Amino acid sequence: DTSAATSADPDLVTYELKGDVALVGLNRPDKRNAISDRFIEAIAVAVARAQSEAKAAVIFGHGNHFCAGLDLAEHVQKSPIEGVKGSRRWHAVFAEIEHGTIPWIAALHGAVVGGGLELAASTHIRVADQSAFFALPEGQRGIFVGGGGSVRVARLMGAARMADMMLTGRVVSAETGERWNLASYVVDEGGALDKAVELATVAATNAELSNYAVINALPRIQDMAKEDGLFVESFIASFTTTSPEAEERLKAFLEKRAKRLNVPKGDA
Ligand code: 1HE
Repeated sequence: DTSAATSADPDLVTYELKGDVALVGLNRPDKRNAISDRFIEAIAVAVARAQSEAKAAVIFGHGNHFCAGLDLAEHVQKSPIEGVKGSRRWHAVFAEIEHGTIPWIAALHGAVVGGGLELAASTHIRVADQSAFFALPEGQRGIFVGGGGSVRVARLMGAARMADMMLTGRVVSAETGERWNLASYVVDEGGALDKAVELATVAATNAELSNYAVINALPRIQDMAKEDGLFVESFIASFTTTSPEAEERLKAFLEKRAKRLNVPKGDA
């Protein structure tokens, strides 16, 4: 059953635990889910709650859009130092998603714009429906990305494509977004949430330690030199493989009790 994620802001973010999967819904549709200071705090509370009780989580937007980015109305009155602090707060909240304890899947539809794309980039899998579009209109607004985009979005699609989007205001379709690595799945309009829940439900059945390693070790190894990455990988591989849960799961496979791989027939 759906309940409020915060007592302070019961309406800004919806929260629902469905089995082992937490559903976190951005719920400010009249402002296209634009993220204000209060909104980022409501997201932080929902993220913490999901990490404490779920094995995987989905983040999605209520209304016709995922998220229109930073609340521009609020930004107008800010001083430089307030802007820095606000950006650092977004970084901290999005880091809880990216390097937390459970996998996060973003279900994207409508606008995935500015800070909305930065939020999506902090999750581990992005599912877009046909209505999703991506844009970085910061240049037109006279601002810059501040929610981790220059790091996370640039690493997803490359700095050249990001520069193109920021310089020209280019709006990118779901299909192009998939080609550019902004989404791993494109589904029919209205289907992103179901697909994201399906994927999260599968991810929730993995060994917790393997998921933790994927979330925390994989991106760090990307930032290492090749030899350092290989060295660290061996330790993480040994640590996970020798865990009691791995022992049981490996035994299950050898005794033919494990679920078979779901090999796609034709197009995956
Ligand atoms: C907003 C915001 C917002 C909508 N801040 N209020 N983001 C942007 O530059 C995107 C700005 N938004 C848009 O381009 C459009 O709203 C959409 C394409 C997303 C949706 O269009 P539409 O026709 O469905 O809605 P609308 O009529 O434009 O907006 C509905 C209301 O939401 C309206 O308010 P109202 O009081 O007149 O009803 C809009 O003002 C309001 N609204 N988006 C504040 N973003 C950490 S750094 C990150 C930097 C960025 O994110 S830059 C990108 C900012």
